[in-house]
Amino acid sequence: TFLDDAEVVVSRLIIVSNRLPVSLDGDAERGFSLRQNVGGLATAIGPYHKVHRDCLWVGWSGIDLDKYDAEQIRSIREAYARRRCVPLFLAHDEVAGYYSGFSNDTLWPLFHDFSHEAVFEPSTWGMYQHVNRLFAQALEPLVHEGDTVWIQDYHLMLLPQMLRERFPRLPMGWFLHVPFPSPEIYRSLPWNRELLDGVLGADLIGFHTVDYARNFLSSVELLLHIRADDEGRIPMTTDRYATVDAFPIGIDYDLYKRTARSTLAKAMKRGIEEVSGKRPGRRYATSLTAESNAVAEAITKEGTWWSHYAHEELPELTLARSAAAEYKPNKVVVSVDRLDYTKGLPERLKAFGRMLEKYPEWTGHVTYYLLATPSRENVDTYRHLKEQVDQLVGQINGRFSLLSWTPIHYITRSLPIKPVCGIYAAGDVALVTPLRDGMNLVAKEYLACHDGRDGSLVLSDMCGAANELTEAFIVNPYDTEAMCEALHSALEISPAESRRRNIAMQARIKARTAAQWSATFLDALGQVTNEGLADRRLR
Ligand code: ADQ
Repeated sequence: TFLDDAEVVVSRLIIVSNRLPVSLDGDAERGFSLRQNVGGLATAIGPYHKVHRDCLWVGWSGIDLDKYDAEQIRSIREAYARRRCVPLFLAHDEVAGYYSGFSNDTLWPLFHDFSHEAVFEPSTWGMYQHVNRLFAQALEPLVHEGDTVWIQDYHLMLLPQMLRERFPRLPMGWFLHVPFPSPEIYRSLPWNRELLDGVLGADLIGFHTVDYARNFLSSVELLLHIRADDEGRIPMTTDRYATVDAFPIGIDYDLYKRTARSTLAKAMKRGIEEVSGKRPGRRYATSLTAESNAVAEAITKEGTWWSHYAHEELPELTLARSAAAEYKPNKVVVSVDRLDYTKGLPERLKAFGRMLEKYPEWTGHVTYYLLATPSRENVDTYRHLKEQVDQLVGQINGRFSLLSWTPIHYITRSLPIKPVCGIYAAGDVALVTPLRDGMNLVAKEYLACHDGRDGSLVLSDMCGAANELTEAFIVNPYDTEAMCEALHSALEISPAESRRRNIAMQARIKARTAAQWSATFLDALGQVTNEGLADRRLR
């Protein structure tokens, strides 16, 4: 169903993931083009695929087949082929069962410790098996002697074993980008053994942290009664090992450092600083002092707030201007996320609101740029989350806004890398407070954009990145009071102290880039497959 014989390409590395790193843009009349996708996977492995000319990427196109005729599908395939991508086309019910259903409604919540959100539905499980099989069938004609296959993430947990049955000697890796839950949580999945068996088809099984790797090994022991040796090698029934290890993912540090200094990012940063009153520009600092509050209240009571504002300058503003001189410089808080319930957006917003309430001196002096791009909009939970975030932003803005200051600037568009880096660079504080996150690249990107400079990171202890970024303000994302205090301290920290902390963390991020992550994983894969072969020869 997917591939013409003519498209079969001989390659050394085949990356397989649910989605390709690029999506289709344009239409039949204007011609089809491809645009880079947002998200951890595309950012992390995209650069590797780009520079390695012998690397092929296989994944679902995300395209609705019904919209195009055969001729158009052909030109879409050609557009992908020029980027060394092989697109798979899935039907509506396949996408609904495999992607929206089993991947997003079952595995995603379960693996992020949201077991109460996980749906266990035999029909979506059936579709998950079916689509994993379609991937295996699509790969069959593409794989050649000497190739290596690297499968990504929780969408394709059955694929390693399906490929192993077809290619007993194929060097194969699988990497999980999200956490692997504790065996107590994992065992509640009715198909827990099947998925473990599926993954164990790979020679090398990678996780972001040793904790996730340990959870996986414990689950294998508990459910399959197979024990790994001290090196994380699980003896398989056939004559090979499946080796489990941790490979913490990194970012392209120089890219973010450089992009933060681009003209566009600098313009964005400058704009944010002007609007937030951090830099003298279009607006001046205002503050809601006790007096101005009383004046404002009096005017509101008369019901003529807006008419006063229109005709003459509000006394509030006059008072505020004289008071502004006593205040510390204005600050900017930023966050960048996909709108996902694991990212802890409502909890974070509550903490921000709490901070404005507890420390009223920040009123008028701290502006939060909240970039939250909706994702998986066809899933109910995500739509509800969006409504909840919309409401909280509205409540906080409604409660604390001044005439010339809005506490939260809420952006739900997806932005390209340059403006995103502009936002990072403008942030005196970044709030990265997921409830659970495999790694979290945003924390690392923020620090790269502040290379050698100050800027504080408030970081959840529930993400993989917290293991490496220990100098951040580490918080429990469920603890509103602790987050409120951490945010206040992060805003108050001296530039020298903040720089000192950042330099330590930046050195670590620089030493472990995305490129090194791929290279390390692939090196380890080469090693374990060679060792496996040597073992076999000895027997
Ligand atoms: P994600 O859940 O997508 O990734 P994350 O690691 O934070 O989470 O990566 C998000 C990427 O998308 C970053 O590069 C960020 O810049 C970009 N991005 C996010 N929101 C954006 C927005 N609104 N506009 C523009 N760009 C945006 C999954 C796992 C993570 C793991 C990665 C990589 O959930 O835990 O770190 O894979 O393994």
